[in-house]
Amino acid sequence: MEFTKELLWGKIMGASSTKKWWKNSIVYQIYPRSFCDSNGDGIGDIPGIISKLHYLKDLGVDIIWLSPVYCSPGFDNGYDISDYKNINPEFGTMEDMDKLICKAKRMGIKIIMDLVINHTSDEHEWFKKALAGDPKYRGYYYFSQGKGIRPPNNWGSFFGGRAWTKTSKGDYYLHLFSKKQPDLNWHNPEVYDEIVDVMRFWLDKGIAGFRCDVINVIYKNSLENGRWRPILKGREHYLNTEGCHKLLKQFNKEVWSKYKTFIVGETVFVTPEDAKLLADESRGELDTVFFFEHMDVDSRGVKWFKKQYRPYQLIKIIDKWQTSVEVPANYLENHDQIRSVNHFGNIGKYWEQSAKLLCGLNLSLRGVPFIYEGEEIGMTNGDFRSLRELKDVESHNINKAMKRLLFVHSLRKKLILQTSRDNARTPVQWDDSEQAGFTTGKPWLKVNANKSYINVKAESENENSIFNFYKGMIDFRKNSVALSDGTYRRVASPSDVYIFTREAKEERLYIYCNLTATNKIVEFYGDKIVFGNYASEEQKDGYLKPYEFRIIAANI
Ligand code: ISL
Ligand code: CA
Repeated sequence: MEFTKELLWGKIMGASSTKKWWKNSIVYQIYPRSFCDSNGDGIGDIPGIISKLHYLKDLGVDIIWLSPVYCSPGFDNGYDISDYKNINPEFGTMEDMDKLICKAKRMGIKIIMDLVINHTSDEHEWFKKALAGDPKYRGYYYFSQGKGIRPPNNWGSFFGGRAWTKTSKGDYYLHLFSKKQPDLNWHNPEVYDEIVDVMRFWLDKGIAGFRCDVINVIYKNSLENGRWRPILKGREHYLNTEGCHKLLKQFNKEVWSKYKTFIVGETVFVTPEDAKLLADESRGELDTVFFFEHMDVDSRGVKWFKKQYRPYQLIKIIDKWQTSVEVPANYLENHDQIRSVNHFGNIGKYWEQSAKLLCGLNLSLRGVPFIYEGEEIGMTNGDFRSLRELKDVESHNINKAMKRLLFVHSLRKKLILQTSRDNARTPVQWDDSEQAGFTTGKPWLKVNANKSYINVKAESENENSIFNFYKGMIDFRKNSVALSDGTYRRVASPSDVYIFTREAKEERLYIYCNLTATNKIVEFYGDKIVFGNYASEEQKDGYLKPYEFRIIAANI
């Protein structure tokens, strides 16, 4: 076998040096709209979240990342904020929010909030005043005259189409996302003061930090034309700019460090080199960043155009990030991505085994693991039949863009349904009742019919369920110095099988992940199987079963 020798190990990566409080935490992302509805209006809300705090505690969650609950007209489900210091009435009141923070705190759960500061909603007071001609507020955004009949530059929007929209006065404003999300002008010190005030407002309420939305694009170097590329022309003018680093340092020094926060940046198009500059402890910017390279393993440059997913490529990417950044933020799902069992696993015969494998993988890596709501029960992509069932602004904008390019309906439908962000936004399946226990009313987005067997209630009662595997794995990680704090090193393995070690002083663990639906012959190191998804059929004959996950401890 070409892979046998333990000598063929990859680069060793030490435990991270940080002693910060969040270092060994498990983070759970809540997308409030889809989590739990308390009043039957079909929309998840804060009282709904409060009612599930015991569930999260029982699972082993230390930190909740709450996607936006601020006032918003909801064109991008809260990522278009119209008032940073108030709660969207659809989600509840400020009293509910205070209660959530307080109850979570009593249970030992911290909350980080989404901080969306690249843009506001066009319904924010600032933008309304700007449109009305108030010079102070015009300076909060980017307004510019077009060039003849064309917009000020050739930049593209993340959601398809142009990044500029014409106002009724004939000039244009910049929006890297939808036209309902005008970009803030971070050259303006008044914008800095406003946002710092917002951060302090929430930190004073007892919030433990922020997940900073598209934080590495906020500072635009210039509004020059971008060079030609198929998508997102103009990005060289705003990705990871020096101005952005400077702002992050200032946030950190003046605010974050004073509150001992945990700050994770959502950073688009980053390489490990960029990530190091954004999140090395010594530089005093972010604590860690979300990268996307592994999410794009099956995309042809643009996520709507898929290519065959090859597990060995995923392994290579994860290994690269494991061995390059100080504290990786590990995740396989979020509210913008398809479900991980659809992405990297198997939704047929090996649904259960592959969901458990992905859990084992995510929770064995070096860094801070993030779990997205519903991932812990193996939720799958939404079972949408038509584009009309989708609600996401991105899906609709892309549909329009594809129409302009003369894509036929059947093709648009196929491409969009398989990748739409709504796939991960269907209501959490709490039980097998009509609306899966999510709401007593009509849910804002269709509940998946597989709630009949994929649901929290059924899985809580079954000791071999995916849910109980998550609980077991979280518990295992928390009690293992090697997993929570040890070094990482990849071990040579057959293609599509990921083997690595995690090692601390007196504990060496070998982690085995068979990312395929076939048996794989491997060499087993160590002495004792201590965790796995085929635990009842302990075999030592050199095979890993389909999607098998196994942790073997070595005597050292
Ligand atoms: O969804 C995407 C493709 O995978 C990304 O392009 C996504 O839009 C990008 O990662 C930024 O996402 C964040 O900011 C957006 C918001 O729509 C997303 O939900 C949020 O996570 C604008 O605020
Ligand atoms: Ca509700």
